[in-house]
Amino acid sequence: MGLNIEDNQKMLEEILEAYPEKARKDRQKHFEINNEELINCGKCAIKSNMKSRPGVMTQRGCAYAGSKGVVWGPIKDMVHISHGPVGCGQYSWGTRRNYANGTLGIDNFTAMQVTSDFQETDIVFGGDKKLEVICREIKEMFPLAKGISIQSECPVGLIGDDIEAVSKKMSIELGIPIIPVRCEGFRGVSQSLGHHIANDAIRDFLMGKKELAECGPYDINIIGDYNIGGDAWASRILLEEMGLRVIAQWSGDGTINELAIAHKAKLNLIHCHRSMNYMVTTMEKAYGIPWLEYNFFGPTKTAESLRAIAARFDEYIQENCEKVIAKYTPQMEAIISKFKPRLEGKKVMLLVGGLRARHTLGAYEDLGMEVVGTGYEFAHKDDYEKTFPELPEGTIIYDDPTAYELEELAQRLDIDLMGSGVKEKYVYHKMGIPFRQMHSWDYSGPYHGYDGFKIFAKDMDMTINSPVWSLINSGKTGSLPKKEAGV
Ligand code: CFN
Repeated sequence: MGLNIEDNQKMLEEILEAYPEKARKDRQKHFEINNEELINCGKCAIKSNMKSRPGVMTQRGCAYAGSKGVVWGPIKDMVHISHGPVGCGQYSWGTRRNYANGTLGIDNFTAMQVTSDFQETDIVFGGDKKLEVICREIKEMFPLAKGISIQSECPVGLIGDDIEAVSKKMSIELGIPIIPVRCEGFRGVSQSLGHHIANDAIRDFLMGKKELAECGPYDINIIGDYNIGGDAWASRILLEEMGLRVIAQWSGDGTINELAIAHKAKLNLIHCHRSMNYMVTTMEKAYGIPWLEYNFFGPTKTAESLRAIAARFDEYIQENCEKVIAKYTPQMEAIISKFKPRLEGKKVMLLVGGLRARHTLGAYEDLGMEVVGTGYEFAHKDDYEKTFPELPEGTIIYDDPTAYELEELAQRLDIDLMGSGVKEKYVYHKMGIPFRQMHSWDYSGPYHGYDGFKIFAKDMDMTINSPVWSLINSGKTGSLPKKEAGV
C-alpha cells in the first residue's frame, strides 16, 4: 500500500477498530489522509497539543526534557542543575548529542550532569538549603562557569520550594547569573511547554542584557539549531561563506553571552520554529528584528533557504549566495547519482518531535524516496498547517500516535524505513524493518546543510541496504534482493 486516499482511509479505520468506541473517536481526530483540500487550505490542522490518552504508549517527553534537555542544556559555559531526584538527570545525560567546542569541566559543561539528587528528607524539609550549597560548590569547582541554571523536576514544584529566592540570593553572593527555570515535568502535555517556559526564562533573565562592541550590516542569529551531531556547524559554515556574520547560536554550541547579545542582530534565522518561535517573536516586538524560517535538510531545501536568506540582504550577499550554491551543487549531484539508484522508490515513515517530521521530507525526496506517513509527537496547529502542503495526496499524517498505531501502519504500508526515536528503534529492528534514529541521528550526523546531506544519504543507504535484513526471520525479507545484497 502507498498513497491511495481510499485505501489508506480504510486501513486507518481497521487499525482504530481495536479501540473501545470513546478512544477510537478521540484517536480518529489525530489522523488525516492528505488530500487536495488540506494541501490548499492553509489553515487546516489535525487535533494536536492535547493530553495523551491514558493507557496508551506515547512517545512524548516532559517539560523538563523540553527545557533542560532541549533549550538550556546546550548552553555550554553554564552549569545546569537537574534539581530534584537523580533519575531525570541520569536518563537525560548525554543522550541528545548536542556538540560543543571547549574543554570539558573548564569552559564547557554540556557533557556533564549535575543533580541535587533529592532524598526523602529534601522532599519533607525542602531542598532550598541544598541548592545553595550546590551553587557554592559549582562556583568553587568550576570557577570559569559563566552562570547556573536551575532546572526544576516534578517534586520541586509539588513541595513548593522557592528556587527563585535561592537564585537571587546566590547570584548576588557568587556574582554570576543564576536562573531559575520552572520546568517541572508535569507542566503541559509534552516537552513543548518546556520549550516555552525555557524561552520565557531566557527573555526574563538574559535577553538584551549585554551590548556588542561592533555591530555590522550582516549580523545574524541562528535560532533553534541545537548542533545535534554538529548540525549548527554545518549550517553556520554556509552562512559565513555567504558573507554573513553569525553573532549568536541558540542554543547549540552556544554561550550565555550569545543569549545576552542576540538582540543586536539584523535578522533572526530560525530552524526549529516549534521550540524557539517564542524568542523570535519576542525579539521582533521588543527590538524590531525580522525573522525568517529556513530549512537546511537536503540540497533542494538548502538552496531554496539560502536564496531566501540572501534576498533579505544586498547584492553582495546575493552574489555570494549563488557562488556558494554553485560550489556545492556538483558535490550534491555526485551524491545523488551515487545513492538515488539504491534508494529510489523506498517507502519511509517518520515520527519525530515537532519539526523534523516536516523539515526532513525534502532530503528524502532528493534521494527519490517516498514518505508515506509522517507525524509529530508534540506539534501545534501551525506545524500541521505547514505540513500538508509539503506532502502528496494520500500521505498519512498523525499526531502523537500510539506505539500500536505506528507499528500497525508500518507493517500494513510495508515500509522500507522507519525514522523515529530510540524507544522505537529495537521494536522495528525485531520486526525486520530498517530504522534510523531521527533525534540523535543514530550516533551520526550532522544532517544539516550540504555537508550534512552527504552523511544523510550514506546513512540511509547503509541502513536500508544492509544485508543483515535478509538474515532476520520476520516475514519481511529486506530491501535489496538477497543476491544483490551479497547474501
Ligand atoms: S533537536 Fe529539536 S528540532 S528542538 Fe525539538 S522540535 Fe526534540 S530533542 Mo528529539 S530531535 Fe526533535 Fe525537533 Fe526542534 Fe530534537 S523534531 S524531539 S524537542 N527536537
